[in-house]
Amino acid sequence: MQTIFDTIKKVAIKIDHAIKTEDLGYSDSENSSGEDQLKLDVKSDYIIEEAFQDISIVKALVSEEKEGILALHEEGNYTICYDPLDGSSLADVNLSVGSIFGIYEGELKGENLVASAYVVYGPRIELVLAVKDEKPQHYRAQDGLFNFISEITLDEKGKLNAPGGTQQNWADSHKTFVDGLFAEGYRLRYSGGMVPDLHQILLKGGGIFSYPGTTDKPNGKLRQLFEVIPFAFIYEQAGGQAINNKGMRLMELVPAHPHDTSPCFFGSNYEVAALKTAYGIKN
Ligand code: AHM
Ligand code: MG
Repeated sequence: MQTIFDTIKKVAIKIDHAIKTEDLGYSDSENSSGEDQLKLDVKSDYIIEEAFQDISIVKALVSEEKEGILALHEEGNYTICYDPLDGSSLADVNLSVGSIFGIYEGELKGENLVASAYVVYGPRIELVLAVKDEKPQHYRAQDGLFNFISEITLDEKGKLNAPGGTQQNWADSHKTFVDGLFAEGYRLRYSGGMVPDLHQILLKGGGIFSYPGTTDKPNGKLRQLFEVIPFAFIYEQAGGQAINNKGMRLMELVPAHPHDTSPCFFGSNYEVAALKTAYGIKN
């Protein structure tokens, strides 16, 4: 696993360099979800593929920017599912973006995720790594090296509310939930990049990030393998919770297709309990 984490550190530095120096425009291709790919999406995907291709413990790669599964080493134990540059459409307005990695052993489903990582490209490059039975570890890059900062633990209750999706298309129960938190004094923190938004909640002690099913997207927008399950693991390891709209742990998701999405809620315990009440979910 250390080899995989070391490779993620190397690609993070390269992707950060690409963000800072390369063309921010669109390529002439689409990804599997039918979204136009930016040149930076394609470049970041290539940087990651190139970095992992000679690592024999990696069986395959599955990318948000690729249609199928890229087989690498038959004898490898791990499949890495990644979103090379999440929130990439925010790069041209100079907001933070990120990379997300889920490392799976065996069939691609939540229960088989053995480690997660994400990188935030902001004013600094930051990295969070998580393995089973340990608190997530927070690192910050300086002169090309990642220095350990601290373990991450969520408080029982936070102050931040990050509600995703188009409000016009929210269910009434969701609107009631979001409004209820604001009525309790929660503050809106939503940049449109799940990596910096979820990172902020983790580091500021707690709150909730939601991306619900909506009338236009009943299964939400965020992809299970590359986005939802890796962050669910990190939130649970930090002492929080990550569930779908039925109250199921996101770690129990079994995607039928690599690009399947899921409604998702990540938060500290108080806000997830409030969500369950608003959605009529029994514990
Ligand atoms: P992307 O993978 O195409 O960049 O999309 C994922 C991003 C997330 O980072 C973010 O939470 C979400 O899309 C924002 O969507 P919306 O603009 O609908 O709020
Ligand atoms: Mg994404």
